[in-house]
Amino acid sequence: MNPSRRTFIATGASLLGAAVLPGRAAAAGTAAAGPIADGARVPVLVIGTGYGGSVAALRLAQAGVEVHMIEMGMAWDTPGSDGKIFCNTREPDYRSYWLRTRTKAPLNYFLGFPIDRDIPRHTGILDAEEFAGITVYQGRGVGGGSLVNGGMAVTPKRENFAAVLPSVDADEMYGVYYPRANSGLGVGLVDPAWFDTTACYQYARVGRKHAQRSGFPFTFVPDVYDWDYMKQEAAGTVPQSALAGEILYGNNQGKKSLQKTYLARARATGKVTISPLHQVTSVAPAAGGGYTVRIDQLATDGSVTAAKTVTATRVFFAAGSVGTSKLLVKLKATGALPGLDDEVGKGWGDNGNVMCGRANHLWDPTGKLQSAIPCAGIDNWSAGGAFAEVAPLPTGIETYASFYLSITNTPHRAQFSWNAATGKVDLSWQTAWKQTSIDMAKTIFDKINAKEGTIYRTDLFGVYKIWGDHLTYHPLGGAVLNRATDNYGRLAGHPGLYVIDGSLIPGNTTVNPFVTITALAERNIEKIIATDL
Ligand code: FAE
Repeated sequence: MNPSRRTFIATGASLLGAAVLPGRAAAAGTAAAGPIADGARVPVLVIGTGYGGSVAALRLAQAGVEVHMIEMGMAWDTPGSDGKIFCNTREPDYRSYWLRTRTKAPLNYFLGFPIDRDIPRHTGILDAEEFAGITVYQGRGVGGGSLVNGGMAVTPKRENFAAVLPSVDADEMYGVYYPRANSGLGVGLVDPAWFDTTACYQYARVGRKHAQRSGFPFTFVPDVYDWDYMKQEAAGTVPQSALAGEILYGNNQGKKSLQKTYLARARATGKVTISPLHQVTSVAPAAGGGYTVRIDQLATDGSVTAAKTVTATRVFFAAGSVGTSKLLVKLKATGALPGLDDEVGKGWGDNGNVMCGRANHLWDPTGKLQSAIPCAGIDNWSAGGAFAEVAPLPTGIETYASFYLSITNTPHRAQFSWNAATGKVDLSWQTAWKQTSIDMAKTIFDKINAKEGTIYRTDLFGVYKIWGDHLTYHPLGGAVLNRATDNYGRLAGHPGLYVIDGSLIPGNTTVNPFVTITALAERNIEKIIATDL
């Protein structure tokens, strides 16, 4: 290695600090190389590498069990020709979307003009999966949703917990598993003094001012971003990432995705193997015990390059709310897993997601430099059924817009069902159901608009359209705990099959969901290791 390269690496490591160290550990501790072999027999197979899957893999490996993780998305460990692993939100390229020829940006208009563009079809990082009444955004790749999400790491208020998971002991969750999850994920808070002065949170300070003037509680929200790294971004001493708008299609620097936390620790045990670009298509009881798992190996254009059959003693469904629900509903309906409970596919919700923007006065600029990592929210849950995250609009220009993603207390739940005619799984969600969420979000923003003398933006989701009501970032449910499974995620009728992801949660978490998904997975896997293995 030449001296200048060695200096660069040493400097880079010290500048990036803790944020990259787990990643380096991952490289050092990687288990057996190469994807899973056709005909393999394995003790545990985990479908998916998001939060639930990563917790299961780490804890099983620490208990001495060999784990094979199967992930339909890419590894996201190799830079493209621009030297970066992930592309920028402002410049979506082939890396941005899962098998689409045109982007489908959640915020798809700007100043009334459509912003979507053509892209090469590729196994990109963000899936905009379309059902009849809703588009569900999900991360694809090793790390699941942690690759694309805002990193907002929120523990629900304890008084709201019974509505989320009524059969779970809250004392245990708040005493043991939420703290364990927060620590495992590397959750931290923005430094309030820095928040008050940095240009990149001008937009959030405007959000705070408007919330407080209307009498709403304004709260800082923890995140998994490396806050020291962001300070250095602002100081101009390290490559910019959050401050360069990197979020929706991956973050190249400071975000502690699962690749840098749970998965790095799991790989470092030497007992975990991950097969990216492998998609599970079927699970069925094997003749000699255990389960036969069928897997398609994918090329980056989405074509199938190999079909593999593997036998696993135990299978953990961690394919996310939509992925797990689709598999289970199909496998029950087609007779592969006939013993599954009739509750499978039910209880799905969108966490009440709805988006909107407000047009501020010229004396209230939100700043052309905006950190892509949200760090604050407006809490009107108990009075109005809405918790609104003050979200960035990192366009690089002054927009005078305040932008919000609200999580609302929607009562609506949809069901997945097998459509034999199309050979696909349908979801019964109706777009009109979002009106309840809009009404709840309006309890915050109508009041703020009245107080500030401002109006809603109508140019962000279409031509004269106020509400982003066509989508969710937070799919939850479909294999609800203590209904489709027992109280620890065991699937009825098929011993050795478990659900351990967001599909266990009945449609709403009252806040952003991944800390709850992680904490519940920690709780369940501890029980399963103690009693089943
Ligand atoms: P998930 O992380 O989705 O992982 C499932 C994995 O399984 C994925 O990697 C799939 O590719 C893979 N998979 C699916 N089907 C198969 C198959 N058949 N074979 C093999 N692999 C398969 O599941 N939540 C927060 O708490 N805070 C936030 O700030 C936040 N922001 C978000 C922003 C965006 C744009 C999005 C899309 C989501 C956001 N979320 C946020 C939601 C959060 O990422 C999501 O709840 C979790 O990722 C769900 O975790 P799971 O373990 O259930």
